[in-house]
Amino acid sequence: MGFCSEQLERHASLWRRMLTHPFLIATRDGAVAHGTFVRWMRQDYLFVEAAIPFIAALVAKAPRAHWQPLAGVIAALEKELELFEGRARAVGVELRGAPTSFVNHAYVQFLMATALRASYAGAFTVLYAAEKAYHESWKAVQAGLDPGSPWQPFVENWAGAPFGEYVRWLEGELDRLAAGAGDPERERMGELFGLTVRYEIAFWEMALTGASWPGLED
Ligand code: MP5
Repeated sequence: MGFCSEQLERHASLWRRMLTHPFLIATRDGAVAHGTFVRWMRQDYLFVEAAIPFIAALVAKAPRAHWQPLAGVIAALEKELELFEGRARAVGVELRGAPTSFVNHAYVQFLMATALRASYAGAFTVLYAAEKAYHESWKAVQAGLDPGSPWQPFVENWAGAPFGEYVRWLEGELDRLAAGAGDPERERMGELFGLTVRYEIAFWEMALTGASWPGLED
């Protein structure tokens, strides 16, 4: 069994908890409050912005063969920012100006710390886990979302075939990196996988509850 399948099996109950999070269920069923979804949009816009320097930091450690694919990821993230901006215009909300929430801040710090301090295989594990999480989370939403929903373009972005192909590429590369790693490094990669899934759950939770910082509650 490859590393990725092994991790998905090891963390199966956390993974299920993520995919059945009430934020995703409510979005799927068209029952999510407008303000709640907009909160997610504002926070995820900040997250995607921060993901660009994370990928750039990965490039510095990457093998030559990963430079071009990672440059492609940066270009895709720029397009994603435009997707957020377009959706915000379509529903008449201001995307910018919200403070980065506590959970978002922590997640982004974790991304950067991992890119700078972990091995390339470790940082790549975090990238894979985050992208796989979004692909599957939005597929869970896709399973019931009204095609006329204003949130449909987000579903298409992450649940669609091109993103699925990218996640499969990440999976193949991560399995190869893990096969070349020693036991202690593979163990550390497994820990990073689990932490990333926990951050993903915390992010949906933050979107649902609006939990921010002490003194900045909305
Ligand atoms: C992703 C995201 C997917 N946008 N937000 C969170 C909290 N986790 C994962 O990453 P990307 O960079 O949008 O493909």
